[in-house]
Amino acid sequence: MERTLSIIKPDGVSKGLIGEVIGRFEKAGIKIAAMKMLHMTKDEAKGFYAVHKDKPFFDSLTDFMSSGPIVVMVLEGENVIKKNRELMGATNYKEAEPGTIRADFATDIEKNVVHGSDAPETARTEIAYFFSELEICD
Ligand code: IDP
Ligand code: MG
Repeated sequence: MERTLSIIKPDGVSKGLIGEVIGRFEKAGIKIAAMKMLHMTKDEAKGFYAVHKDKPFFDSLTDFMSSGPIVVMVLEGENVIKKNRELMGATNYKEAEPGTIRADFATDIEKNVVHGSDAPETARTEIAYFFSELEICD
């Protein structure tokens, strides 16, 4: 069993896509092991995306991620890191496979509806950024 962090970004929440995104996870047989809604401060967004601190889009990305509420989830299942990335589609929605969340709903390379961890180590750090072990249901 593997865990990954999923985020429905501010654009996804404001467009009313919470149910749609969670429905796709459930239909794919992915278990939601933890979930909450919160509104990050700019500093919290900077901490979460620290790996991108030298990228030209860092300031805009952290403004966007702190612009409204988000839904953060721990997803659990076999191979769930890769499965979630497949359901999400490519970072750039124009390159995302048809039928993926980003191909269907993203409007911008930045405002691309969802986040998903990309590897076991990043999944561990990203989950710990938002959840204590007590908040994750086994
Ligand atoms: P990922 O979310 O598919 O893992 P990353 O490369 O980790 O993509 O980038 C993190 C987030 O930063 C993306 O989801 C997107 O919101 C934003 N982003 C990535 N590349 C660009 C870009 O070239 N311009 C603007 N925003 C970007
Ligand atoms: Mg990434």
